[in-house]
Amino acid sequence: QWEAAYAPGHGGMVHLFEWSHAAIAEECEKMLGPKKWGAVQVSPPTENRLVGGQWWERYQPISYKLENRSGNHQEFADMVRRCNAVGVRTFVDVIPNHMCGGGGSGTGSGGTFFDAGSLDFPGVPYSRNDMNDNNCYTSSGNIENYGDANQVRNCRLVNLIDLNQGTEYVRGKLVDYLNQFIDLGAAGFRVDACKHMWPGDLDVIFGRLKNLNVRSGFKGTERPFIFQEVIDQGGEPITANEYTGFGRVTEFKYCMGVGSNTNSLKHLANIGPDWGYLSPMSSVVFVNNHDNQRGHGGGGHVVTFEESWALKTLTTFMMGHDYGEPRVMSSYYFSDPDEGPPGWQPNGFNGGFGCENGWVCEHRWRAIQNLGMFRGSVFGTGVTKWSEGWDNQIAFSRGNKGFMAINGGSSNWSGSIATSMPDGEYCDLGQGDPTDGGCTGPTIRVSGGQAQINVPTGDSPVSYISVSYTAT
Ligand code: AAO
Repeated sequence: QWEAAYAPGHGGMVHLFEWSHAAIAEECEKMLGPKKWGAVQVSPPTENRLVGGQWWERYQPISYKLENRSGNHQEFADMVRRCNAVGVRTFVDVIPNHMCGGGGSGTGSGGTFFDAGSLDFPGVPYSRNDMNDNNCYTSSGNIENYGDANQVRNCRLVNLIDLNQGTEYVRGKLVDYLNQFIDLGAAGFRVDACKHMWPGDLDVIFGRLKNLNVRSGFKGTERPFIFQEVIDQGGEPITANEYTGFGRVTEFKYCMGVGSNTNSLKHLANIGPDWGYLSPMSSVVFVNNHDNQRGHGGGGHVVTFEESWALKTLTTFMMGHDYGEPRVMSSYYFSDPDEGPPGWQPNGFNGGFGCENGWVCEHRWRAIQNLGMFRGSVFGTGVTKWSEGWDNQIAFSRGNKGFMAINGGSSNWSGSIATSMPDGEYCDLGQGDPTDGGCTGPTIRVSGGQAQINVPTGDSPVSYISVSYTAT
């Protein structure tokens, strides 16, 4: 439950926020698979309340039927199958904490009736007895004080109807909800709002999940990869550490940690437990996420696509460094933080990895697109030969498997840098792509423990090489 069952040579996950199942399947085949990304995190695929097209309406479950604006059951299944076929795993965003916001009734995105006033969800079915309202003692019924662990877990998060995971019936329904994805070939879960559930209940639920599906190509012994969303930036009684016994946890301190060091990259050398963060095996790390890039869920300065230069250097660092399991956010442009996704999917494969229709596609950016290849090929090594240039420049190796140099300065960074890579000539994956017998971009020569680098500024201020991608 702590290890992602990535295909050999693949690494890192991309959150394709609000992409349709059909678009993700194509992305796996044309981009994520060939570029050896480990997995895609998909937006919640289950039936949701239709509020008004906002991105967040998908965090309001109505039933566990797979039908909403990303697609239906068959399209979901087709996506997982096609992604697995090219070595890319699917991690599903699941919402076991709650159903939709209180009040009103209607039909969800899959046509299922619900009555949020009388707490009736016949599609599951859940009714009043399955909810936590009787265990909540705040006057509003909502969480009013994050300093009180009881109300954080038993009261409603922003009026979302709170399920009681302590009952056998609810546990059974949640296990079935998650297992349906394992049956379809998914390899893990991003579990929403875990701070708002009791750790003991989650331990039981995750413990009952099936092993990954043999019919989807897994060995039969692998556990689903679990990463739980717990926003712990200190100052509250509930801590991320309470959740590490049965899966990984999102390390939100990392967003602030890297975000406040864009102009002093050298400080990032020992980011991790030395900074009071979760252990490397317990954490999922990211530069920004779908909430904090738009002012939801947690504060502080986070670097997003709007600071594209800093995002490139920090994402390269995150994917290259050995602390935590990294996730890259892939976004769409917005002016209103509530705004849902563009009406058309990204496309953009006409002659390269462009991106169209209002999507950002950070994962396709020149600096970032080959980081899956790098990450996948340095698995099992630690950071070695850390070095620094004079102008916000850092370089390091991953044992004898890889080397990267990040130029956070204002001019080209060239010269001879110590590395633990073996002698050879390698494709600079930050500047171009490997081809059958060579590289489309510049190469980096290593000889006698020295790499000859020339890292530009501008569009792609990073260079990285791996023993798996040589120039000849
Ligand atoms: C929508 C409407 C609501 C309406 C509701 C029901 O916006 O007005 O009441 O429907 O009708 C998303 C949106 C919500 C949306 C919801 C459902 O963000 O706006 O509500 O879908 O449609 C807490 C949780 C965390 C959660 C985060 C948003 O702990 O789990 O709030 N994130 C997840 C998802 C998110 C989703 C949900 C959960 C719900 O990623 O997309 O919501 O499924 C503190 C606490 C945190 C708390 C934040 C925000 O953070 O520590 O636990 O997150 O506050 O309230 C400093 C502190 C930091 C603190 C921060 C902000 O930085 O260090 O700890 O300040 O105060």
